[in-house]
Formats: sequence, structure tokens, C-alpha cells
Amino acid sequence: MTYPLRKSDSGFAADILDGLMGVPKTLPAKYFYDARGSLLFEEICDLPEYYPTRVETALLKRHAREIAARAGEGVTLVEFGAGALKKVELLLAALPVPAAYMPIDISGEFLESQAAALRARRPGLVVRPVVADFAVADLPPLRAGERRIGFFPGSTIGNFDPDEACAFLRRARNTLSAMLVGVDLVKAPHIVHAAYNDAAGITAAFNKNVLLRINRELGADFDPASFDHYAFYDPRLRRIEMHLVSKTDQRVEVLSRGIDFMEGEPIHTESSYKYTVGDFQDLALAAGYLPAAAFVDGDRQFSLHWLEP
Ligand code: AVJ
Repeated sequence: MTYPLRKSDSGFAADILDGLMGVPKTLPAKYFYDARGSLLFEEICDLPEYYPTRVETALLKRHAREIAARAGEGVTLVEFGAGALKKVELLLAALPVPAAYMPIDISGEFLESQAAALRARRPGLVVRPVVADFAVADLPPLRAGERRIGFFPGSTIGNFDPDEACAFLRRARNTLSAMLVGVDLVKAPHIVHAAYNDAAGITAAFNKNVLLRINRELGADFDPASFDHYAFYDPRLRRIEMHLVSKTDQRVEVLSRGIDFMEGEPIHTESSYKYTVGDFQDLALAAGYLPAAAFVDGDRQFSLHWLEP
């Protein structure tokens, strides 16, 4: 069962071709999340090197009461890029009345199964999953008296360039009463680097999964073994860049077009921006919000921002 906003993914083929025929080659990060990609991301969240999930979870637990008090009673919760629906339970535990919960995620099969599991765990909760790209999904207008809280954890906002992040926040603002955003903080490069270069190779498998998806859905013939996972932190741009780098000169068929790679040529698959608390508050201000509260862990690794429109 799905809710009103299902968007078709007919844009997949066009987006992939666009990205692979561009100079330099790119692929949109949202396409990591097919069923397998969503599972691999869940594995990433449990990796010893991947600190964001653990630190944000601890922050949500520690500040759940204050967040719930700010949220208020009888609210609707809308989560952007909801994944496994785990973090929201930390909020639901503290919210006065179990409110309706609308998780939005692009990974349809995964979202439906996670929603079923959440309903089983919390029989009283109204769960309305929306299979959509949250960056373009239009939320229904706020009804009179409705209080709707946006929840955007995981530093997924870091996948946008700062101007896109600002535009997303500005657009969401009309349909929300407040917004809780998780933002990864600027820190020592080696810590960030390790989080995207785990010893077990799960992040590499996650990165290469997009090639397998293109093979399956577009009849392409990528050999993932002929690409290297390459992720590095750029301290000037304050972002991780993930790439898939061709190990050889090769031609790949995608939708009966030949895509040529030179040895060492990258496909840029993801950027993950890090912010200082002040810089993110400035971004929120530029998007028209009042950054009313910021919660930060003792090691200053991660932040949660309470924004009011
Ligand atoms: C889901 C976007 C928050 O950028 O850290 C994890 C995705 N990529 N490891 C991130 C990701 C590589 C993750 N977000």
C-alpha cells in the first residue's frame, strides 16, 4: 500500500545516461538505494568506522524529551529519506501522543517492508509510507490546526550541495511547523576518511552496487571489479567525495550506447558535506528558518538542529 505522492522512477534511465555522458562523469547518489543498496547502507551504519549513526542515535536518546517538548502534541511526523525507520522510534518513545508518521523514501520495496515491521512493533501508530524522492516530492499543504514536524536525520542533507540544501529547506518550510535536521560536523580529516573507507569493504560494495543496479535495470554490462572505490575528504570544500575509478580503458554498453572510460577516469557518485554548527545555522537562516536549538555531542562529531519556519 502506498500513499498519494508516489513518483514514477521513469527518470532513472535519463538521469543515468545524462550522468555517464557528461564531462566529468557523475551519477546521482539517490540511485544507491535499491533494495540491496538500502541493506548495504544499514550495514554501513553498524560499521566501527561509521560514527554518524552511533553519535546521532546517542544525541536523539539524550535529547528526546526536549525535542518532544518542542514538537508538541498530536503532531504528524514526516521523515525525509527514512531508510530502516529506526531513528524515529527514539522520538516516538518520547512524544506525548503517538502521532501519524509519514516516512518518505525512494527505496520502495525496502520502505514497505520496514513500514510493516514498524506497524508490528507499534500497533497504535498510523504509518503512511510515501515512496518518492524527497527532494522533489510535494507534501500536502498544512491544514488549519495541523502541526507537522519534519525529521531529516543522518546528515543526508549533506548529499546536497549547500545551495541545493538551502533550496530544499526553503521549499519544505511552507509545509512544516518545525524541522529537526541531523548534520555531520567538520572534523579531523582522518576520522571522516575512515568512515567512508571501512576495512570490511562495505562502503566499496555500496558504491559499486549502483553499477549492478544499472546492469539489471538498464541492461548494461558494467564489470564492478574493473572499478575502484575511491573516497576522499576535501578539507577546503568540507566534503567527502566518492568515486568509482575505472581500472582500465574500457567501453561499457548502457541502453545500447557505448560509454568509454579511460584508465583512471572517475565517476563521481556522491558528495557528503560536513558543516560547522555556525555554518549550518547560517544556511538555515538563509532558507528562512530560525535555528532555535542545536544539540552537539561532547566530541563535537555530529549535530541535531531544531529549525522553526
Ligand atoms: C546516507 C547520505 C548520510 O553521506 O554519510 C555512507 C551515505 N555514503 N557511506 C553519508 C553514505 C557512504 C550517507 N548518507
